[in-house]
Amino acid sequence: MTSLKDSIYADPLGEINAFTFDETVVSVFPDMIQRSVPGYNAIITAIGLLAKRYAQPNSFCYDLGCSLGAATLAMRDQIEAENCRIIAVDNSQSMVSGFKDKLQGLPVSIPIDVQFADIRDISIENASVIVLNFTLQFVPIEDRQSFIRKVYQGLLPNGILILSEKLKSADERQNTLQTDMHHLFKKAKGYSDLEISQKRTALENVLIPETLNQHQQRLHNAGFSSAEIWFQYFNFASIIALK
Ligand code: GEK
Repeated sequence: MTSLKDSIYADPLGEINAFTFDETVVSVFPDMIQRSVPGYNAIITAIGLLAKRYAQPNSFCYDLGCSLGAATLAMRDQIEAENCRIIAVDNSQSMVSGFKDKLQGLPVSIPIDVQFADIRDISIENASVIVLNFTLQFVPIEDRQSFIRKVYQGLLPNGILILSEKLKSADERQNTLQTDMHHLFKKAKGYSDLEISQKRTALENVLIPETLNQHQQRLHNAGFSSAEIWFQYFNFASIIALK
C-alpha cells in the first residue's frame, strides 16, 4: 500500500465531521502521523529497542491501537527472545485490512496476529511488552482506569508498558506555548493554517489529552511501581511504566 500525502483538510469544509480512522485517513496515515506527531519516528525506533531489551521468551508483545503496524514491525525487527508472538489490535477495520495487506509482502520472522477489536474488550495475558502508542487518548476517559488495570494485570513480572500520549499542561501559559509550538511544527511540515484548524475541530472531543500527573496517578493506581517520561517533544510524550 502506498502512502499518499495527507490533504484531507486542505479545502474549506462546510461542516467538519468528528475525526474517524476510515478508509480516507488510512490511505494517507503514514504521512499524516509523521507530519502531525513530533518525534513519532524516534519513538517507533525506541519501541523496537525497548522490545529487544524487555521481550521475554514464550511471551506475548501487544501493540494496542496498532494502526498500520509501525510499532509492531519495529518490535518484530528487534526482538531476539525465543518463541514470542506479537498481538496487534485495532478497532478500525480499514486499519486492520491495511496492516494485513502490508504484511503480505513481508518475511515472517516472529508471528504477528492482527486483530480487529476494541482494546477495552480483549483479554491481555502473558505479556512482556505492551505498547499504547498514541491510542489511550482516544479511549473515553471513564474507561481508562479499568483498562490500564487490565494492562497491568496482563503483564508478567518485569514487564513494561510504553505509553505515548499527547499531553495537556495544568499551567495555562505552558499549554498555550506547547499548542502554538505544535502548530508551528505542523506548518513547518507543510500543513496550512486552514488544515491545522479544521483538523483541530475534527479532533475535538475525539482525542482527549490529560496531564502527565493524571497519567502517572492512573498508572500507580493500577499497580505500576514506576512511570517516568523517557521522551518528550512539545506536548507529545512517551512514558515507560514498569510492573
Ligand atoms: C502507531 N499506534 O503508528 N480499540 C482499538 N483501537 C483503537 C481504539 C480502541 N478502543 N481507539 C482508537 N483506536 C499507532 C498509531 S493512532 C494515533 C495510533 C493517531 C485506534 C485507532 O483506530 C487508530 O488506528 C489508533 O488507535 C490511534 O504507532 O492517529 O494519533
